[in-house]
Formats: sequence, structure tokens, C-alpha cells
Amino acid sequence: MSDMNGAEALVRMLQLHGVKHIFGLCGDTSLPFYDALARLDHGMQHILTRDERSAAYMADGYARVSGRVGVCEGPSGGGATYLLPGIVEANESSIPVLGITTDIATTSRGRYALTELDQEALYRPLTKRTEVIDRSDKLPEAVRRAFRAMTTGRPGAAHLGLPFDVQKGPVPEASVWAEADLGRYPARREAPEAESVRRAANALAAARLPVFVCGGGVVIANAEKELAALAAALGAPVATTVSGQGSLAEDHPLCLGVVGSNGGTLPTREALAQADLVVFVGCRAGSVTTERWRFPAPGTPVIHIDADPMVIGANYRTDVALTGDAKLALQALLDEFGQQKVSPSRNGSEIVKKAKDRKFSEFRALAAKNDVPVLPERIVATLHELLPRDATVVCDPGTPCPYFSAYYEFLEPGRHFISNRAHGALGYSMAAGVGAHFGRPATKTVSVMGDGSFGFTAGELETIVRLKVPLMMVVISNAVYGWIKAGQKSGFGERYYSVDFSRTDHARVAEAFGVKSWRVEKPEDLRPALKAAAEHGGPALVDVITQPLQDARAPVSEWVA
Ligand SMILES: Cc1ncc(C[n+]2csc(CCOP(=O)(O)OP(=O)(O)O)c2C)c(N)n1
Repeated sequence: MSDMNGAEALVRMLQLHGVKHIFGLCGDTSLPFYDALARLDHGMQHILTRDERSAAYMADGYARVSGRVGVCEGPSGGGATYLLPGIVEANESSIPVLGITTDIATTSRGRYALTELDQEALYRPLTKRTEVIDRSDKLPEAVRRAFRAMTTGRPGAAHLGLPFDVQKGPVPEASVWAEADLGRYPARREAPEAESVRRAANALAAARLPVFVCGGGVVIANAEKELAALAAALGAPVATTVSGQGSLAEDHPLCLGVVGSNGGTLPTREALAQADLVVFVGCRAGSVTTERWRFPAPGTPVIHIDADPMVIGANYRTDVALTGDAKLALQALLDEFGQQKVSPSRNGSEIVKKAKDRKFSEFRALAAKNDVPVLPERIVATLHELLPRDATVVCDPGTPCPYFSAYYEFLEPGRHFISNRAHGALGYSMAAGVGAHFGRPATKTVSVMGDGSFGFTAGELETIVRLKVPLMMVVISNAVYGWIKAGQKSGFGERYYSVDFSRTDHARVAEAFGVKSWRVEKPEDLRPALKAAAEHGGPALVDVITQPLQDARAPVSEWVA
């Protein structure tokens, strides 16, 4: 049997795992890999980015909407360090992203070769698996290990390093094989133990008001239908975390919406507080969701379903632990109830209705105001009116995340909201929106960013124009790192320090890149501009001069989460 070289084998291994898109940026050590991509017929599109950070965020956005592994790549040294933010965000958000970095030749190690660094040490704490492949004949099995690590159990990121000489070394053709199923997630789902399912079902049947709190795990496991059926059978309200949006359609009578310090409101907090049993599903019960572990109150009985056994019991004393895939666990609970009709006599939907009426009446009053600068509430309400119901909205931290989490109602279950909630690094939404577009090109994708985030990511406007990505971008322009200024206002006696910056004309910047752009200063101009941008077939950006976050009635209960 004939050999191929390492770079060719990598291309084939990606292809065999069903990869269709690779986001990345070229470099010296990547030349053999790029040459293999150029020469072979593989059906994959390489999306050349202007920053490896963006490449990783694109792979993340792509993976979130497509259910497939997102792949990004960059060269040794600076490429490897710039890829990191997106890899760690994906890993902590349980999203399978493969970061491929090329590396100096194994024979140059320890000799002060340009760009040398210990890539495995760099990636070890940030991934489920990292491996710098030292021998070309070991490459196929290393790729298989990376895919297994990414898509089984709790999904997450992996890293593969490819030294220059390994890319050129021989790989026996017979060793190049893959299980295509491992290119999707979650793969090889595991079901919880029957005894735990029985105990959970008994607790649910006996509870006065069970309330679900769903994290990202429900959408990741594609368990929306099972959740809706179980919630309806129990008459139990469903709250979500920021990442859990889409677990249940938001116009469902049992959907309470987002709870927690970022996007939660007093009415939703009070509804959650009525629970005498909380069911966390695919949720880490972290600081933001629980408002620093205060809501639900410690001592509330808890059932916890999670694919990662380490999550369960980390923050709340747990009465029943269901370790396993959310879809299988919820289905097992439904089966356990079987035909014995659990009477949905609970008043879950009444509690939800009361909470939402209160929350949205305050919101609607603000959204209707004609204040200058434009209020964030008006931007959310207008976008909700204009965008198709299956649009994907990608939000950066700052004003966008809490406002869209609290007030934008996603009417379709599934992944229609994306935000980088693990680390919340600024400058995520533009690139993740590009990735989401490639992952689901038939739906409209909208990225909403603060001007702080715009500054991190503006270079990618070139990529968007070059590839004619029909991404709609909205910039919340307030000339301040508003979230931090709000923290100085609420917790540090309004001693404002080093948080204000000057106003950029984002529309003109975008226009210079070739993006069709609008600038909005007055509330009456908002709707026409957003409508025109939403209907524009190509890249579009609307720059909205907006009320600064520290002056707004933001749905945020803690500025230091
Ligand atoms: C990379 C990075 N650095 C710093 C922070 C801390 N941080 C959180 S929110 C925020 C301000 C965001 O400003 P902007 O994007 O302008 O949005 P605004 O809050 O004004 O709406 C900062 C600096 C961060 N999240 N990410």
C-alpha cells in the first residue's frame, strides 16, 4: 500500500470526519498543510480570516448552529497563542472545536527556532485533549482521539499540533480511516441509571411546583422536544440560563425565560423562588445563573441532570443526580411516568404569565420612549419586530447580552441565540456570526456588539466583504466600556476611572471596508435603518448612538459576576 504525507493525511482525516469548513490564517509552518489543501480534491472550504482569534470564534459559531465539529487553524507561535481565546471559550461552553496549529520541525526543538513554544503545555488546561504529533505515522490515530474527545461525554475543544517535518513525513494509507459519526455531537450518548430515574420521577410527581433551570446542555443535546413534553406533563415552568435560551420556545406558556444576574429580572427571580424542587438540566449552576448561588436558595431540593458528573453537586446539595445525556435523561423520565397521567394541576403557566406580564410591561414602556440617545430597549424591540422568527442572534458582552437575554423572545426552540458566556471576551459576535452563517446559511444571522467589541474585531469586516457574508451587524455605540462604568457607578461610589473612549463613526469605518452601513442618532430613524439592513442581501451594519449602559435600566443584578 502506498503512503501519503502527514499534511495530506490530515486533510483526508478531516474529510472523513465530515468536515466541510476550515477557518484559519496562513503561516510559514503551515505551508505543507496549505499545499495539501490546494492539491487534493476534498470538498472543504477554507475561510481565510484576518486574525486567528476570529477563526476560532467562527469555528465556535459554526459548531453551535450546525451540530458538527468546528475546525480552525493557525501557525506556530503567534498563531497558536491567538487561537487560544476561541478554543477555551468553546471548551468551557461544551462546544467541540478543533484547533489545529502547525509547529516548528521536531528536529529544530530546543535550538531557539523562531516561534518555538510548548504548544501542549499551552493548550493542556484549555482543552479536553491536546497532542503535538511527533511522528507522521501516528497522525491518523491522534486525529481520531481528538474527535472522540470532542464529541463524546461532555463535548469540548481539542488541539492538535503538527510539526513541519511531521506534515512531510509518511503515513500508511491503510491507517487513514475514521468514524464519521464522531464529526457530530453529542456522539455516543449515555443514559442515566434506572434507579436514579425512578427516584427523580417520584420527586417530580410529589413536588408542589417543580421548576426546570436549563443550561446550554438541552440545546446541545437537542432535547427540546423531550423537555417540552416533560414540562407540559408536569405543568412545570422552564427557566433558562443565558446559554440555555432555545430550550423551549419563548412563547410557550411554561417558558419563564432567562434567570440570573445577566438577563434575569425581579419578576423572573420571584417566580423561580416559588419552586419547591429545582431541576437543573445541562447547567453548571454557576455564579451568573444563580446570582452568586442565592437563587434558587440553598437548601431547595434539587434534581440535577448533566453529562459531566463533576458538575452535579458542585454548587447545590443534590437530592437526585442523573448523569447522562439530557435528551436520554428527559426521555427516561417521560418513559418512567409512562401512561400514568401525571396531572398538570400545578399552576406553572399562571406563575409564568404573571412574571412575564410584569417584566414586559416595564420593557414595553421603555421601548416606546423617544429618548435621545436611543434606548437599548427600543433596539431589542425593533429587531424583534423585524427579524424572521428563526433568525440567529449573536451577542457580545456589555449591553447586548443582558438586553437580548431578558427581552428578545426566541420563538423557535433550538440554537437561535449565541453568546460567549464562558469567558465573555469582547469581540466575539462578529466572527461567531460569520461562523453561524456558514453553519446555517439559509437563516438570517445578526451580530450585536458594543463599540468596545467592534474595536476588537473590525479587521474581520474585510473577510465578511471578501466572502460576501450576508451578516447583519448592529453596533451599540456609547463611547464607553459601559459594563465596567456601571460597576464603578454601583459599587465604587461613581469614581469613574479609565473607562471612557472617544466615539468612532462605525458606519464610516464599515463603509470603507465595503459594508453597506447606516448611522442612527434619532429613535425615529432606527426602524427604517434596521429594516433596510435586514433586507439588504449582503454585509450590512447599523451604528446606533445608544444610551450608555451605566445610565440604562439594564436587566443586570450584579456587575461583578
Ligand atoms: C477581552 C475582554 N477584556 C475585558 C473585558 C471586561 N469587560 C466586560 S464588559 C466590558 C465593557 C464592554 O464595553 P462595550 O463593548 O463598549 O459595551 P458596553 O458595555 O458599553 O455596552 C469590559 C471591558 C472583557 N469582557 N473581555
